[in-house]
Amino acid sequence: KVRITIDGIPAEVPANYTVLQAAKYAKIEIPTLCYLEEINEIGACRLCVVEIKGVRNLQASCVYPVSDGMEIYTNTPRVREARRSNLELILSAHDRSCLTCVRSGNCELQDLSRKSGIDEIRFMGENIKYQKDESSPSIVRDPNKCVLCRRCVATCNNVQNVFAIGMVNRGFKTIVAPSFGRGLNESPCISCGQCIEACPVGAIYEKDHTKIVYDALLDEKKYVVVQTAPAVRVALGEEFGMPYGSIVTGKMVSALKRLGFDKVFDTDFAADLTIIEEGNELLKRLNEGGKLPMITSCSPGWINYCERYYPEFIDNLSTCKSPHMMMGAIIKSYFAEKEGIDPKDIFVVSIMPCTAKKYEIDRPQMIVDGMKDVDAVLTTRELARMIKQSGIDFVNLPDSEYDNPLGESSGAGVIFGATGGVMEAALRTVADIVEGKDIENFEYEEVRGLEGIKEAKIDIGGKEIKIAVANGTGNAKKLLDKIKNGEAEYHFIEVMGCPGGCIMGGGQPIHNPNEKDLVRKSRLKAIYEADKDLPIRKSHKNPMITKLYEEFLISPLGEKSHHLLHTTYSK
Ligand code: HC1
Repeated sequence: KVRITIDGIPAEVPANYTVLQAAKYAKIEIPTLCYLEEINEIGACRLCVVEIKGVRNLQASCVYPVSDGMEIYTNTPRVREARRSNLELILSAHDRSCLTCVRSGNCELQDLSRKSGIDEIRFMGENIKYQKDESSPSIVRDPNKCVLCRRCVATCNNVQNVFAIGMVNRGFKTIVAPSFGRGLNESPCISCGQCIEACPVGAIYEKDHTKIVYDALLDEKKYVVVQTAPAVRVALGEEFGMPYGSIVTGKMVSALKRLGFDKVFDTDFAADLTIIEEGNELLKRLNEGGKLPMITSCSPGWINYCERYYPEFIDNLSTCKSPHMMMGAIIKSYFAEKEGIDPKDIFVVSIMPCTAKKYEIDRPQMIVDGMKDVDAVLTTRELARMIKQSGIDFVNLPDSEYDNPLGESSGAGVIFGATGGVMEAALRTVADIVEGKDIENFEYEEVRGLEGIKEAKIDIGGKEIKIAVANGTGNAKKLLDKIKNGEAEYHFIEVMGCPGGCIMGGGQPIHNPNEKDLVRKSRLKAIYEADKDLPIRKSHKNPMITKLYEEFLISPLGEKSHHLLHTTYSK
């Protein structure tokens, strides 16, 4: 520990702290823009400058280490003037069309300007007009709004290990972009959208699907069905000022009904269906000698990563489509048949915490009988926008129930939304099948929590099953490298493309990075609470799933399942 004073307040802090960390410890707020803890600590924006006694120049507190006896001043006229000038310089080159910006009202730059009392911009920047990059099916890049903080670049490279974007050109011409002037569609981008979550402004955002959804809702010939992902229910409320991790399932269903959807179904039902197919696939591979370890396939960001960076593991991927795609296929077959609707008239919308799902619906391997399983994907943020645009008082809405036959789910379906959830849901079912009984101890603590990689050995029917769970493609890389190098061996692996799993997906509400840990923990807690609240906690106990097999699919991994619910990958 070292002793310092900060704005006259004495404090004792760990010797490896930066000045910024020390200030936080002393409850003093220093503004930051480019800083992302442990991800982007580069002192580039210089908004966090402070004065240090005996040091001539102002120093960027996010990278300056504390030392014993240091006297730090965070709020002198010199500091205030420097921060203000630095901010004005950033603003001078920024496209300030705030009124029409997707991040208006939730923009760190707007917030910093307000807090600094900026009432004019004294400098005229070199305002080069760039074309937006709309080439990706999931993500739009607008270099005119970019403040060059590099948070997206660091997240893409250091967290996700994707390297789709970087700093291009020099001086005033510097922009964040894929290399060689390419569009995102030609880069290794996996569409995870973690860059969007990292961006402090409106320089990266999701491809809009609200317009096509509004059009479908207005089209009298269309039967518009919506489904909601597990992780949306624990985050949507945040867009309406509700506490992090509020469970708003009933209000969300009410809002969707008021928006005019003909049926509101639950993707959690399809998560249960996935478990039946995937659980049986695992047992088949274990008993009949298929490719192991089997790796889960529900996260399209992860699938993209595997196809691009680890094609040697493609045969390890489960052939199961992701739950929302299974749901789309079931809606356009089983449900259409039951209701006597021509599947070509059905328009399926998925509400997802994910941007990669926008890409996933267009994968050619997902086309069944000439039709797309899902026609549009709205992120949690886009749904919130539609609710606001429609004048719905979300917070005071009464609860409604999902429609049936595809609206009932088990707790196992809900926990898909958090890292480790798919694994736990599969274990709950596989253990029951193998042991031939209803096992009471079905909460697998070993795979819960936010650690990047979790490993365990589970006894199922006297056989030891080695499992691992990775969240974030950077962690998936570490795990796959271990397997490749012969350092580890598993039977079954869950990978989710986003760190934390879907609760922290690239389509979820965006908050100040200082809040990230609290947000993550609150949503995670909510997911397991939602699981506990349900009367059925195992996928194979869901009576609607049993009915679906009896009336339509006949058996897991059967002919219909293969046609509708399984897929292939490209090498
Ligand atoms: Fe997910 Fe999934 S859990 S991938 O994280 O398997 O997006 O929530 O919908 O499809 O069920 C996302 C969440 C989601 C699918 C399911």
